[in-house]
Amino acid sequence: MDQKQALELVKPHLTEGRYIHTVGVMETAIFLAEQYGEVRKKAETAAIFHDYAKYRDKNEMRELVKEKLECSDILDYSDELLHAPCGAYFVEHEIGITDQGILTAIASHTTGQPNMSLLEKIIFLADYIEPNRKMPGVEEVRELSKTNLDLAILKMLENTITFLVSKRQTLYPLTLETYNHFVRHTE
Ligand code: DGI
Ligand code: FE
Ligand code: FE
Ligand code: FE
Repeated sequence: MDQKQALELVKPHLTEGRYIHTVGVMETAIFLAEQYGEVRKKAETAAIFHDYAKYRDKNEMRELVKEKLECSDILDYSDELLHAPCGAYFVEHEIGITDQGILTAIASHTTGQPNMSLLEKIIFLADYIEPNRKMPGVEEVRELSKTNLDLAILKMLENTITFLVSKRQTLYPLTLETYNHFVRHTE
């Protein structure tokens, strides 16, 4: 599947703005892959499909999590978390992508996880720093991403958690475990 075909497959599942975001994540992920030594095509494919399930029916995704996925604890947290693990499942079963590294990068793109692969880190970070993103503090993370992938991710997690706390949102334990991991392992 070439880049154009993949983008055509994802497009009907997204809004126009979300499609523009997806192209931004793709370009950023390819850039990070070349910089940090990941296979370009894997970064491209994971990025194109990372938000595949963003607009799926929430009840359908809740059922899927209950029946088939190993993360039923997310049902007690924000519905925003569903599209990452459910997206990985749909991309495997509807698009036919079987590369476990790509599927894992899609599944972990919202919360991260401790001990992420290079591909997971690239997708997690590219989703946050792609050029259309405007959240406070994003420019500092973009700068850090040029020289220190882990430090950029730590700063991103600080910003995201601070933002969620300011909105009095519940924090999913895996988001905090990811943060703790990067605090312990980043210099
Ligand atoms: O799908 P995107 O908008 O491109 O970005 P995303 O998948 O990284 O994040 C979707 C939302 O999930 C974002 O607003 C931040 C939020 N999020 C991430 N971790 C947590 C969380 N929300 C809650 N309530 N708790 C978390 O631990
Ligand atoms: Fe997402
Ligand atoms: Fe993200
Ligand atoms: Fe995204």
